[in-house]
Amino acid sequence: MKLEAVELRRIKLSLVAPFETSFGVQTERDVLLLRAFTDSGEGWGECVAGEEPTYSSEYVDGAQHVLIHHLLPRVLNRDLVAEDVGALLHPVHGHNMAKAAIETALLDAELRARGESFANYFGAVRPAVDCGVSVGIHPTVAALLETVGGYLGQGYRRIKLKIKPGWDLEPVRAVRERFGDVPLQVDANTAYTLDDSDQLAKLDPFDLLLIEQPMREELVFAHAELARRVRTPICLDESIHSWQAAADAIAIGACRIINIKPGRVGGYLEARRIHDLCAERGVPVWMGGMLETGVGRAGNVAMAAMPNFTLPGDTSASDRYFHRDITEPFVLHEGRLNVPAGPGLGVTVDEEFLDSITTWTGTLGRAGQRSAT
Ligand code: NPQ
Ligand code: MG
Repeated sequence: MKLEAVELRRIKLSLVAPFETSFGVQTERDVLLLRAFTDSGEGWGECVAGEEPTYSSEYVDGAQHVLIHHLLPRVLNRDLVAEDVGALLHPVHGHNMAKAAIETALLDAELRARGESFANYFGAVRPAVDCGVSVGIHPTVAALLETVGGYLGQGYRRIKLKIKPGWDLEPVRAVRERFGDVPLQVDANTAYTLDDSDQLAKLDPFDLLLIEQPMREELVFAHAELARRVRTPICLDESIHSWQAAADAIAIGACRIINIKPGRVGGYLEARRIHDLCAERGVPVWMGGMLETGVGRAGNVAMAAMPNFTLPGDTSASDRYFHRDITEPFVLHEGRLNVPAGPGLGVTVDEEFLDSITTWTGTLGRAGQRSAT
């Protein structure tokens, strides 16, 4: 398959409600989309980098720059398949979310061309996946309880509370008191240190499924120490940027569970290798979320149907984040999302709506011209 040209697009989508984490408040999503034009058809990919480098070191302006100047020149006008992309981009360090967007668009083009779904390609074992929802930090406990009650009413099968120092025990206790033994977990997005281990151990009596990424990305060894000081299983998110990072973290006992985000690890193919490793090691995985549009969500829902995705993911419905999605919306049915069954990602981008929310476009390739800077 020849990658003849790539269209990059930035779109703006406002969120249905502000989403606060320990690293800031989001009120809208500025998304970079990538459309691959190949000699056997088109494919889409979504770059999940946020506006600021506060979740990880990647951010959307940086991703756009590295795609145009360093990544796309290594794959454009070549004869390749999605499985070749990792090796071609290997000389560039980091920038996993930007790399993932290229690989996903090529995989989508390839699978659409042969009429195969992402789910079939990944070896999906279920037609629908259990969904959880990630609940931001709220101004008051009363407001949090109202939001959580709303999501449980919609059928979500697991609640994840964002926590930070000063917003941890109280919200967890309140949710347990009001809603009983609902599947519950917390995500600190790196806001704690080992000095907080006594505070984190106070979460133990609440029978949480896991504590996600309590400390900074590079503190993998410290997570192994923390794991000895708390009973609740530690789950890593930000620290796991590759198969190797996952293998090392598991080997030293830094986590008992892993959150897989294809963007964070450089694409679905590396994500599949991590899934397989975790299955061999007896480590359950679940699908993370980055407030994706229908393009990113489609691939994530398909991958979440693999056998070792045994915990509900942050694969929420489209209306958890957006008034209107750029594809047909993902809708919750009894706490599950259906796995797309059509070729490739199995969703159709609404190009008219997309045009109406596009803030920038650029194209690369075809006769060596570049209109993207
Ligand atoms: C997490 N996601 O698991 C992330 C964090 C996150 C659903 O909790 C813009 C870009 C906003 C990336 C907000 C969920 C984001 C973002 C939150 C990632 O840690
Ligand atoms: Mg997380």
